Amino acid sequence: MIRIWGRPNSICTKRVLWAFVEVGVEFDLTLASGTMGPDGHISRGAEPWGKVDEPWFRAMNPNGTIPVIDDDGFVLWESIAIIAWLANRYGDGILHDGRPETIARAVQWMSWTNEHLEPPLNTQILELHRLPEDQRTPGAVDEAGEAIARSVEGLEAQLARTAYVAGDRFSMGDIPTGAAVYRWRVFGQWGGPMPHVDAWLARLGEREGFRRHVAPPELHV
Ligand SMILES: N[C@@H](CCC(=O)N[C@@H](CS)C(=O)NCC(=O)O)C(=O)O
Repeated sequence: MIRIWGRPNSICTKRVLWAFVEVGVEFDLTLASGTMGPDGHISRGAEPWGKVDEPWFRAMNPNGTIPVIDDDGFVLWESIAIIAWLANRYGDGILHDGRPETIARAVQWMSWTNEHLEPPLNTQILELHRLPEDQRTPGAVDEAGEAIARSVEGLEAQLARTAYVAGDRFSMGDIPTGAAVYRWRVFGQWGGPMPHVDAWLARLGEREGFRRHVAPPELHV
């Protein structure tokens, strides 16, 4: 069985857990984190799940980040790479249709999520939910909110043209993007009406992997 190290409330881990469900592959999750543990964020004095700084973990992933997988000796980190591995090794048409255009477009939106959406979204989740009040930065939530709203306008325009980010079929590109946008809509700062984005989120909400690993509120804050 594929081993994965991560935590279910990490946005990067939950993408991979969702992808596992899509391709129907079982996994064995080991909890690991330097910043969060069973009682929350370390800024509140909580003990982290740990492991990420231990030499054996750093030998797998020198960055000390989660998620990491070990698929029968093939070790991989970076959630987008892991999703691409699951899609190409096990997906058989489930996570993309094999057309170079679909794959490139899906990678485009996955990279966009990491580059443009995750940094300000991480700020909002920390500032609104995880940090104790006396450690919050005034104005940070609004500043991050402006950056997110500007970026998501581009996604709204894409979804006015196609039902999913890489075309009219669900693909791996919808996984990181959908998990992040859902987190923003539900736990970030409300960004105003976005009908195509919200209709797409409703479609994603019908998928088993989303329901299990993304929808539950306790997996976000
Ligand atoms: N670009 C990387 C980001 C990896 C990353 O920063 N993961 C976060 C969780 S989303 C992490 O390791 N946080 C610190 C921790 O929990 O120890 C990916 O997509 O996998």
